[in-house]
Amino acid sequence: MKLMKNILSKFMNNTQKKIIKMKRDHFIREYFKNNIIFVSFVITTVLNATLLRFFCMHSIENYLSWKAIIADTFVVTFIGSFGYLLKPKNRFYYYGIACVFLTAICIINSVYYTFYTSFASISMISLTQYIGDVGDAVVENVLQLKDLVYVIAPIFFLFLHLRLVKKNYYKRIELKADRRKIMFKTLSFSAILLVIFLLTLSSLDVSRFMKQWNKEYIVMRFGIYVYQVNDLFTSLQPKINSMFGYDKAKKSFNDFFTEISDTPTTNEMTNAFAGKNIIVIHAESMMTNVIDLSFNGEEVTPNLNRLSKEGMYFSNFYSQVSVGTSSDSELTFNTSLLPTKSGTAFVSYSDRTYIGIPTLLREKGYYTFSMHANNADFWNRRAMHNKLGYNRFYSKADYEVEKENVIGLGLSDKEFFRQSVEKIAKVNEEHEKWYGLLIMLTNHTPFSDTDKYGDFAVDIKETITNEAGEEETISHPYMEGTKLGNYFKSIHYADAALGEFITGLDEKGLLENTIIVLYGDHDARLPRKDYERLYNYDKETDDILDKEDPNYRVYDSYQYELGRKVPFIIWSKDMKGTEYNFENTNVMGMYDASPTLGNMIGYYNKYSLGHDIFNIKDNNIVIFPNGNWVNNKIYYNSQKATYLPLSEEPISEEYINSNTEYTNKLLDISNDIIVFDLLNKEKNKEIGSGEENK
Ligand code: GP9
Ligand code: MN
Repeated sequence: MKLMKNILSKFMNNTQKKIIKMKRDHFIREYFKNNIIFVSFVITTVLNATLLRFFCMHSIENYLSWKAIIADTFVVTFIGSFGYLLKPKNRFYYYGIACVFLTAICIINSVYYTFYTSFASISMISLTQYIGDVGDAVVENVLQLKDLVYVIAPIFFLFLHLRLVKKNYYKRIELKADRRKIMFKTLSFSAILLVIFLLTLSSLDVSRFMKQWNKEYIVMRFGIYVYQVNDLFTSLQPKINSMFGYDKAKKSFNDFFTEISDTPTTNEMTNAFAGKNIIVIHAESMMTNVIDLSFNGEEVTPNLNRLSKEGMYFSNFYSQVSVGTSSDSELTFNTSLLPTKSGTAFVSYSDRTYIGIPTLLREKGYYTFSMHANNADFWNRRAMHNKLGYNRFYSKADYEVEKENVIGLGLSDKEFFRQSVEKIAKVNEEHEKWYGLLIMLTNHTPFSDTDKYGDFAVDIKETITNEAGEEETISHPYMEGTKLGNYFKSIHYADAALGEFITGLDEKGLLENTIIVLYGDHDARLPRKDYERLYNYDKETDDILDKEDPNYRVYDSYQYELGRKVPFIIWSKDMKGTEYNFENTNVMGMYDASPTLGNMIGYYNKYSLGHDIFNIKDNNIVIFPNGNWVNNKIYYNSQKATYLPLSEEPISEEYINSNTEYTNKLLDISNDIIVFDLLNKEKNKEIGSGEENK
């Protein structure tokens, strides 16, 4: 009896399962039958987006990027759901147009990627030189099959439609349709996809999405369609920002600059380096605190140390970057303007007018170039280097990037410099005077490629006499295994690359009439606790000293801020022991670099927000994009409204208020100049002309 019962219940279970399966299969079949146009639209457009990613980016990470597929599916189901509002016979037109549009996005990006190893941006429509470039690219590239494969989607779609018309399909499904209900159901499905997608995002994904400059990463994680929507908003933002407040901005701009002289003030440094060739080294994440630091008697940065001792060394120099990091540094170094309040100047405001050092030097007969072995579109450099006045931008495409020469983000600095020396030698043959910027790359966060940096120990080695009376070397871990420790290994590598570069230039005779200018682009954003360990290490306990210990060195948030200094050095082969070989300890910011260099090289930009340090001397102030400021007397934190005195002088409230007011004014003026394009002479006829305008 029991057996019978068991058999019966098993039979019932199986039957139930079968019925459920049948119902499910039936449901799926019915769904496909009734929604064939929508389903085809989703499948073909998601397939196109996936193909585009696969054809463009050849990495396992990309091939396995299911997040992008979810994001693409979300976008197309979202778009597709509204098609249900139309009568079935009209739906084809809606999906057809959407399919053609999404296919066009894939084709444009495919062509663009072939040429620029990056994805297209709507903002480039406003850059005429791009239209020319891309236009040529399309023509030359038109025969490539991989760019055309996407058209299969709309063609398939058209055939499907014709077949369905023939079969009287639209009439049949019209009878069953509750259009609004299906639309809401589909919309809900796309909302579920969106929630799933959002849950998978890491903070890195979100931050890169907001900044928008690492386009490959965004497409890999968010898919091409989300990328393009994000790009649309990023491109529109500057337009919206510049719609209101122009008159007020222009008035305060005019008021500010009528006070500024149209001609430069001369001093003992005027024309010190006039007529020299100039090489500017943008030293990625290079900080001042590595100078003269050593481990076990070995210097972390022997070459940097040498340059700082033999040249003009500004040891109290700060970068003034915002979210645009490297690109903000390039902007401020070149134009003496500050980063914008929202977005980044390089990405969001690349169609504005800038007065860059290269433009000013071109007027003086210099040939100007920039070199960086990364994708030209990183930080939108392709457009912005042109804007800043570089005659030529040598990017990744101009370098041979072999796999064994890759460290971290790309081509290693040693190899980059080696290949650059060859290019500079050629420039030197062809041009009488030249100015070149070289942007380093290897010393970039997260400093984790330690096995490629070469050996540099950051422990403490100690020779002791062991119990047997023999001498033995033991090691205390100290900075080994910390992020800061890895940074030291990385910067040691970058420093060696720098040394090789200088030797390479010298061997080719390129140092004879050349000034080298080096700046650290920003700090390396390392944890404060690692600095505490660096300065308070107790090797007996392998821990940091007790706060009560007399040797304990406080490293609080102020020390951290002050410790973010970066080196600024002007060096030439024959400078050692001359009147130009000294250390300047006055506080100085990236925005002072151009006015200071201008006086020495022989150009003047009235619209600089910084100062020539040899004019302003100890009266200088460095303002930061977050409203903080520092001078020789205090470091002021505007968010907390607290400060750290840096001298014995008493500080009054008025003193703080007037400096804070000046800081805010400068940040506003700088932002207005960029957002409202106030340096554009055509748009702003009344702007007083400085020397550079003549
Ligand atoms: C990218 C490189 C790094 O090409 O300059 O930029 P960062 O992350 O330092 O802004
Ligand atoms: Mn950088």
